[in-house]
Amino acid sequence: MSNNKTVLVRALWAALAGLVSGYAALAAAELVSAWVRPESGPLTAVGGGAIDRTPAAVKDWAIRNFGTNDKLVLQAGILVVIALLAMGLGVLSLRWRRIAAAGVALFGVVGAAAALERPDSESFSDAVPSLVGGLIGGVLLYVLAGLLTARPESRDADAGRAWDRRRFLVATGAAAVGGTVAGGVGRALNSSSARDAVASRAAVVLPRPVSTAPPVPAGAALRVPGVSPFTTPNRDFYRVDTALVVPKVTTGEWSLRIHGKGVRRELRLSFDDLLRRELIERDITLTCVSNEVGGPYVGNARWLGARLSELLAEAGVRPPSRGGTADQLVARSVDGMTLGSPVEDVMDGRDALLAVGMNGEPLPFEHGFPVRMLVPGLYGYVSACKWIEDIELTTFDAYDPYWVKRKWARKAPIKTQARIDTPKPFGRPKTGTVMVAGVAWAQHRGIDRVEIRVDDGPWQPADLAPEATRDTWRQWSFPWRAVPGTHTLTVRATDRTGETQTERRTRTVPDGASGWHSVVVTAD
Ligand SMILES: Nc1nc2c(c(=O)[nH]1)N[C@H]1C(S)=C(S)[C@@H](COP(=O)(O)O)O[C@H]1N2
Ligand SMILES: [Mo]
Repeated sequence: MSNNKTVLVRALWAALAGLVSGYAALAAAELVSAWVRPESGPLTAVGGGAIDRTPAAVKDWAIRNFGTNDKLVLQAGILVVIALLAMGLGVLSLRWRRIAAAGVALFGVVGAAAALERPDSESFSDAVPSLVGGLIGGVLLYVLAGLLTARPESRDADAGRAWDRRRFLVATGAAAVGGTVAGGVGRALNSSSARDAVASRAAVVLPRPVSTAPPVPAGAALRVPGVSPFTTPNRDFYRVDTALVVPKVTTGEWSLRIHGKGVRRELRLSFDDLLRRELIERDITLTCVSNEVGGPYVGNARWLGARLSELLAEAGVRPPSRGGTADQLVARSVDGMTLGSPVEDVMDGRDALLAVGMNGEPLPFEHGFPVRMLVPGLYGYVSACKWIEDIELTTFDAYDPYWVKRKWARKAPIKTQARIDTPKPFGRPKTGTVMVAGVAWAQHRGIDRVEIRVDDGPWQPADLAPEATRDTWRQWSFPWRAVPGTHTLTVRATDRTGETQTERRTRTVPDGASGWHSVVVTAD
């Protein structure tokens, strides 16, 4: 073997040693996190820290491009970075064995710091998984690098090399197998702790509402293929949040505290307390501020929950218009998320809810089980706290919640929007009558008019399906007599305040996208 080749081969073995050490470190950390808590694992902690530091525009871009897969993409990215760093440290270990091993341990310290910094971290024990992982990974790399660099002394050179390489391979293989077992056991333990919450959710019996949802008029659901269904099934409902591990809380563990400025009687509610209240059922359309014009982050569901305004009144809270001192309600979730809503809006008579049910079942975990907040008319990030556990009354001056710290607006009513669901962009409908259809929303104001424009022609009124309530979206349709060629279809809506959607396109940051949705299709 030429000398260069020997060097290269050894570097590759060293890279493998680094990779296996890193792998075993992560696996050990995963196993330990099962005893501490699942969220304390380094991947979740570092990923969470990365999400919190991602600039609003990049986060928005990720949501837009990866949708609900944004978290998978992020974790895959982190794994690739860790793998590359580990291989680099492996190569380094050929020359500087102690330094490289210390480097691996240092990553454990980084993971531990990330875990302690998470908003839901309450104890130093969160640092343990990463520290143990880093220690194991460091020791492992030290040992493996030792086997790689050992000089066959008193023995005859060739035999010694073969012997050392075999020891190296056996040790590396054992570390890989051990890591896989530890990681597997850790995963299994972590998912069994979620099993309690799954059983708890399955045991929930939702009470009947004292006030059922206003009947949805016949005809609210158009019979046009391709239009979004009036009620979005739970499995299709969009999901936007920062949780890398979906919080799994049992109803028994859950409680909600209402406290803060202007609260005369602090409240603490258990899940049973909440179910014993008079629950109401309402159809409410929820929208994400990150929804682009024409985007998918809007859905309509039938929610069951307690009136938030009544609970606040029982706590002695008054809205600012009636002399209350707190103008901001900050909701906090079990994973440390904070969302701030105007107290005035929550108490102005609209159906602001502490919801427990979604489309006839307990909230799905992804959508906030056991309890979430909803305020008709406000974007999700200023109202719809999932996995809620705390409500604090404060002022907008005194506190900026999570998204506001990241350049989003303090107050964000949902902007009036219309979306073309069918035909799809670049669709090829047949000439003749083509049903153009979609949805329009202006929650809590209501939609009064939807108009369609073909190319640069005049605005023509679309047929509006009957309104369920002004908190829900409305379907619309327009029979378009399509002539051959490529055409641009544009839609715009007018809400009940008389305001027509502005043509001016804005980005989603800071308070939601504006502009008209259009699609280009070719009729032939
Ligand atoms: N705990 C928590 N609640 C949250 C969020 C979050 O990241 N964490 N995201 C909010 C945002 S931005 C939106 S748009 C809605 C989305 O609710 P959904 O995922 O049920 O559709 O939840 C809101 N509630
Ligand atoms: Mo959102």
